[in-house]
Amino acid sequence: MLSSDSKTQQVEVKYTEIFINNGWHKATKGKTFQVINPSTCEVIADVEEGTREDVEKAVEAARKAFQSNSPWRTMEPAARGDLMRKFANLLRRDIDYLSKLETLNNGKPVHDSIGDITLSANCIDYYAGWVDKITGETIPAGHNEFLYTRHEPVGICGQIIPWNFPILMLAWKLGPALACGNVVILKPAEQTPLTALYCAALIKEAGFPPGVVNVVPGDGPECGNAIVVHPHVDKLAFTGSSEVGKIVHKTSTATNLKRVSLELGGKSPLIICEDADLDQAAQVAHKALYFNAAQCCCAGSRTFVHSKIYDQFVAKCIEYANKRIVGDPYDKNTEQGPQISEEQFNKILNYIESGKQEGAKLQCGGKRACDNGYFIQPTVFSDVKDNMKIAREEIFGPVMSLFKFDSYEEVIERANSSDFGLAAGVVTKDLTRALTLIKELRAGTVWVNDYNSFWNQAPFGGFKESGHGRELGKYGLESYYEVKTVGIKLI
Ligand code: TXE
Repeated sequence: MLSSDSKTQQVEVKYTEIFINNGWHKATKGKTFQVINPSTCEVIADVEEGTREDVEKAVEAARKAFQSNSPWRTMEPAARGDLMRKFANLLRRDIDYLSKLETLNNGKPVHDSIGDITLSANCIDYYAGWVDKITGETIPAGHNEFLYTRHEPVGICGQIIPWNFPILMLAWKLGPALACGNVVILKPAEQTPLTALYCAALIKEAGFPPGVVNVVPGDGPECGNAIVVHPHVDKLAFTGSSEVGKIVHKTSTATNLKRVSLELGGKSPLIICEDADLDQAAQVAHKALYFNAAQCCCAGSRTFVHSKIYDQFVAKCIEYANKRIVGDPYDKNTEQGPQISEEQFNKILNYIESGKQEGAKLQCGGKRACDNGYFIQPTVFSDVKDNMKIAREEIFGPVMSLFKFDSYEEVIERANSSDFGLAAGVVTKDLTRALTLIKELRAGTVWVNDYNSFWNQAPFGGFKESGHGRELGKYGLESYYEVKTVGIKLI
C-alpha cells in the first residue's frame, strides 16, 4: 500500500458536458451530478446530468445523421472502416492519459486500465474489418426470379453501459453498431462517465459526421429510461443488473417493441476436478473470482471442489487471497483497487455478514481494507451450502465461496441450478471429463484450465437470465442489422 497521497494522483478532467451532434452541451434542466473517486471518496467532477429533454435532442441529432442522403448513410464501407480505425488509433495515442482517467474514476489498477484500452482499440479495429463483409445471400428461386437478402442497419441504437469496464463496454457497443452503419445514443453509468466523454471527443477528432455518436451522461431511471421508452430508438443494447434488464425488456414490449440485447448478471460455477494440479487450479480460481475486484458479470463466484482435494485446495486459496495486493491503483504492484461505490461496498459487506450468519466458514478477509476508499479484503468462505444467500445471489465483490462435491453427476446438477448462465469453468487434465462438462454446463462461455480470457473475435453472452443475444465476434453483428428479403421478377 502506498501513501494515500498517490491515490489522489492529479488527472485533469477535460470533458463534463453532454455530447450531441459533435458538440458539447449543458443539461437542459441545468442539473449536474457528482462523480466520485472510489479510492479516496473525493468528488472529482461535476458532470451535466442528461434528462428526457437531452435524450430527445440526441435522438433528433441521430435521426438527422441517419437520413438516407446523409454523409453517414452515403459513405462507402471502406471510408466507415477508416473512421473506426482512426478512432482506435486515437485510443492508442492517448492511452497514458485515458488509463489514468479510467483509474481515477473506476479505481481499477492502472495496468488493468491499459489492458482494457488496448482491448478496446483492438475491438474497434476488429469491427472496422467487418464493414465490407456484412453480406446477404442469394437464394435459389423460380426460373424467372432473382431472390436475395440485404443486411441493413437497424437505425438509432440506444446503448446503456455499466461502470465495471467503462471504456471496454463502450467499445463492445460502438464497434458492431458503427460497423453495420447505425447511429448511437450511448449512456455511460452515472458512476463512470468520464472516459466515455473523452472518447466522444476522440470520435469527433476521428471525423465521424455529427449525430452518428451521441453520449448522454445521466442516471438510470430518468436518462436511461428516456432512451428505453423512446419510440424512435430502434434498438437497445443494455449491460447491467438482471433486475434492470428485466425492466428494460418489459418496457420495450410495452412501447415500440425495439430490438433488445441484454448482457446481465451471473453466478458462474468453476469446477475443480480431483486430478487438477493444486497450484494451477488455485491460480485459476483466484483469477476467476478476484479479477477487477470481482466486479465482473462472469466472475467464477461458485467454486466447486472435489472432496478428495477440498481441504488442500481451501488452504491454497487462502494463501493466494492473503498474498493479493490491495490498495493504491496507481501503484504498479497493486492487484486490486476499491469497489466502485459506497453502495456496492456496503452491499458486499452485508453479503459477508450473511455468509457468516448462515454458517459458512470465513477463512480470511471479511473486512474493509485501507483507511478510506471503498476497499475490501480478499475474502474466502469455505463450507458454503447451495441454499445460502452468498451461493445464490450475485455479490460483485471479492468474496470467494468454496463448495464441496463428490460426483460429477452431482456437480453438473448443482452448477446448473442457477437462474443465471453466463459462464463456467473447469480445471482438469482429463480430456473426456472436460468435454463432458463442456457439453453439460448451461453457460454462454466455458473456460478450461483458464478463466476470464476474452477474444474480440469470439462471442460473449448468457444463457437463461444472464441475457439475450451475443456481443463480440461475428455473432455480435447480428443484433445490429435487419435482414431485408428482395424478390425480383424477371420480366
Ligand atoms: O446496475 P444497474 P448497478 C450487477 C451487479 C451489481 C448490480 C447493481 O450485481 O451489484 O448489478 O449495479 C442504467 N432504465 N451488475 O445498480 O442499475 C444505469 O444508469 C434504463 C452487473 O450499477 O443495472 C447504468 O448505466 N437504464 C453488470 C446501467 O443501467 C437504467 C454490471 C447499469 O446499472 C435503469 C453492473 C433504468 N430503469 C452491475 N436503471 C454486468 N452485467 O456486467 C439503471 N440503469
